Amino acid sequence: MTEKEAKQKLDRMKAVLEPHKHVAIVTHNNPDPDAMAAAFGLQLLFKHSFGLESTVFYGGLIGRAENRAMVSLLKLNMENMQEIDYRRYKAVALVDTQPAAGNNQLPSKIIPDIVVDHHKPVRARTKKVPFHDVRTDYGASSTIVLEYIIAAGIGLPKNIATALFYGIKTDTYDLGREFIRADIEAYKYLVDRVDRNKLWRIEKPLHRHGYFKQMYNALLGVEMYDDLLVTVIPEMEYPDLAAEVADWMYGMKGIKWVLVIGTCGGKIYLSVRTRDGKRDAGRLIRTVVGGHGLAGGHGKIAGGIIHHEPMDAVSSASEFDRLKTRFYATLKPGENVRPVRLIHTK
Ligand SMILES: [Mn+2]
Repeated sequence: MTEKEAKQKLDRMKAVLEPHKHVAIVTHNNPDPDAMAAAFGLQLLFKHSFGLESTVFYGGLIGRAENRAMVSLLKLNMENMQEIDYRRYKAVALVDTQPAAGNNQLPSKIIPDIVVDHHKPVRARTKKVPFHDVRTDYGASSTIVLEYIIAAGIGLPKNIATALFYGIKTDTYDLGREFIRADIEAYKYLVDRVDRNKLWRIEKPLHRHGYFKQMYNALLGVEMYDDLLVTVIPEMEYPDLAAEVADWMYGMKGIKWVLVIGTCGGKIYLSVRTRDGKRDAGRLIRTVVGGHGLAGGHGKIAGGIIHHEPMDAVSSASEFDRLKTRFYATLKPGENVRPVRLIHTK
């Protein structure tokens, strides 16, 4: 986006928000670094460009050790979605997610005033939003927000710069995949503005004991067939563990597709990673989840969620089998799939 375009969009954003006093900035559930960074970037923008107060709200849990370190070290003060009073917050900005995307807790009767996102697909409801900026080619929502901040000529506090930098870094895997030129420009702009010590402490956080137990269970559950890998983690401590494990398993030699299935609080979470250039991870996961839940994602990274209450051991085991079968059948049609375990226990 050119600076001129950014300035025009800023004017439109301002016109949409101007009648309001307080803006609720809403991220997706279990917000990742990009969602949090983009949210706080918008808060800075609203304050310094439009003189508007805002509060950042999130749903779900912040579980990943890196993300918790990011919140505390960068002092990202967020409130839970349950606390949101829509009489006070007449304006809503949705970030790193879209209306009806299924991964945020904005009630369907509320049409947000602003949507900033980079996820496919662009939802039909998004087009009804007065100001929507969904750039599906961008690697991170943080990049989009930084372009606005630069165009508005706002000085970047170190904490926000560090957050945005880390948001871009994580969403693009260090500019390794799912990025465009704009993400590189944003990265370069930020690299000299970050707090290096804090960034290091975020990237190398200390983990709780339970984390290692869960990683052990994730390894025990690994089954592989050809270049496909699947694992199931029952009772995850937090939902984004599925994505964390998927990233980890993705580092296994000879593996082209990873599916991690995990349960948390009566829901099943799925996370897919692929290095297959021909197939889309988002489409694959929509096929696997089917009508049972919601799914979305980028080309090589995707996630899904299935509401599956009540879930006893038997019903969840049969649901895991159904998901695995669809995963194998979609990627290896007509083959007699016989997965083998990575770790054999006696
Ligand atoms: Mn993102």
